[in-house]
Amino acid sequence: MNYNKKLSDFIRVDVPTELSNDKRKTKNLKRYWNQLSKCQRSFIFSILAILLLTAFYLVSGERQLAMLNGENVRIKYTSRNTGDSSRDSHFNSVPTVDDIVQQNQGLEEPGGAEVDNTVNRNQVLLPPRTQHRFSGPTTSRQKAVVKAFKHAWKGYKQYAWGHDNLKPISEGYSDWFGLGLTIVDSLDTIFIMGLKEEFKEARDWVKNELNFDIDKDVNLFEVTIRVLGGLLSIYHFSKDEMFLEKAVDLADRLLPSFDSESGIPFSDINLRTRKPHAPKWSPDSSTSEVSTIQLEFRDLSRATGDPKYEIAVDKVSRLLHKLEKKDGLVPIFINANTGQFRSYASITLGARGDSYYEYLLKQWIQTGKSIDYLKDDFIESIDGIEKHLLRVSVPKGYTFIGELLGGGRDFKPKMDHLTCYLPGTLALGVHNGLPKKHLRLANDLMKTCYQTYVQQPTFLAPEITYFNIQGENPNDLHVKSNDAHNLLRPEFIESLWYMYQFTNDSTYQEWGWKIFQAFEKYTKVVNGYTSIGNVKNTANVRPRDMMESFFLSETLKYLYLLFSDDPKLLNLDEYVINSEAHPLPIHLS
Ligand code: DMJ
Repeated sequence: MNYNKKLSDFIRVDVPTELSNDKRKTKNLKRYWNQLSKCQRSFIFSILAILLLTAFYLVSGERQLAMLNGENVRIKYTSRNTGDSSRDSHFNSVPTVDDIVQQNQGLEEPGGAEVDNTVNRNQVLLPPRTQHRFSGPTTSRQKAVVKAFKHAWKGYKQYAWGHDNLKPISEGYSDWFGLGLTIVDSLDTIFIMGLKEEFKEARDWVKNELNFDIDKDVNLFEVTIRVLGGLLSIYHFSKDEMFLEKAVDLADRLLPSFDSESGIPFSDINLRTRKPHAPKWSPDSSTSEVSTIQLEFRDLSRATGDPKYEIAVDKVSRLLHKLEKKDGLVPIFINANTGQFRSYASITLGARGDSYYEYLLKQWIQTGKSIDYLKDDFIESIDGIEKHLLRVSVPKGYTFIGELLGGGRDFKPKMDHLTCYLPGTLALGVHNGLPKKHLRLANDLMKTCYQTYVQQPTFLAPEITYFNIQGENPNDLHVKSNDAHNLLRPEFIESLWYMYQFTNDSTYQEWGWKIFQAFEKYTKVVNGYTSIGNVKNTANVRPRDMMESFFLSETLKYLYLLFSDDPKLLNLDEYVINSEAHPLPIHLS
């Protein structure tokens, strides 16, 4: 490259006369430069390039070292650089709002009135992202999933718009928190599926209607994983500041939940008064709930440059880490004031226990594998599961995870469908360097979870399955009538996707397709999809008239990803996915 020519092209600047000395100096320099050999010039250029690169790295690398909780937790924040595309290139890796806006008349231009580009926040360094785009379905199976999503969305739009959940049979809605859960939970699914119209109407609703200033008690965990997680995920994909502003408003209202004597949050909080409290039915918080908010609050701190959110949740994780456990296994209740586990509470990988284990691993991944105690606690807990909870049924020998009751004394051969998230999480761990034997366990659990579907005439899993360990009857699996419902849950589909991602074994796609067809056959109704009360009877599945937001957020999203022919449609080396299937960026530390 002819550097001289380039320089001269750009250094045509008229300067005032008092600078004429400088002009002379510049001329001398030019003369001196022209006398140098080609080799000498290249040498000088190399030195200058090295100096420039070093200076750039030092300036942008470490703007702030935040000490968290006085415990040597260091977060490296760097100034947000809107122009630099090498570090921030993940923002270019998906279709931005720009892409969608251009094909969608009426949506304000990004950078327009409602977007404040002047905000100078800090953001933690992100590793480079691959270039890919969410440009819509490419396989026939993906197209079928998108069709299902559109069907669900149409019913929701017609009868429940702005409310939490659709009641598709009575053509009504239900409100849990009054936060338009289905819309917020669906935003990133819509984005990933490349649905432009739906994105526009959902975004408009969030911008104009989503209001957190309501006199309403909400559950910290549920609102965090669904609403805060949903807003953050779509913010990262779309780069639209409006979503981040909404996330900040919500998180500021949730933050007083952590004002307990111990720092363990109360389970509920009023969004207007910001007064937290324990659940009405118990003095305790659920262990999985207080430990499944960290990815979201940390991500918000990294996105805004304000460490207060991360400080609050990091403290919770550290308190949990210090508590005594049963080989890494935790009771499902914890008191916010004492900061102690309820010692007689059950130990389970199902309801109220499940995602404690999930977020140990995922927090470690989110922070660039830099917080070792999280990984160590995860590994210890898997050993604990193998030692205390893992059994094999008779006669066929299905490996399952049971529960310990009474503070760990009595074993119950009961497994919630919720537990079927674990094989996927184990595979994610192995992908990130954790012990290979975890993959064997994941494989065994996949077979068992699949059986909970296969063995029902509807080909849909019940909420809870019991396993035969005494040989008292000829079947390995047993479902009580009170447990025979299916809420359109995602956990097994989620694991199918993770397993497919890491093994490339198309069997997982085939299993997923069969389950999708069963959803189509037994849960699809005129105005959407419905939970059913009985997976054991094809003649009467007892529709429950409820479409949960996680059906759109998780179940359909994981199916869409599972049926993709692009193995990196969502790259698990770049994103960590929260408990409600909302992808968040992985950081370097
Ligand atoms: C979702 O809200 C989340 O996946 C949560 O972690 C567990 N329960 C539902 C889905 O089943």
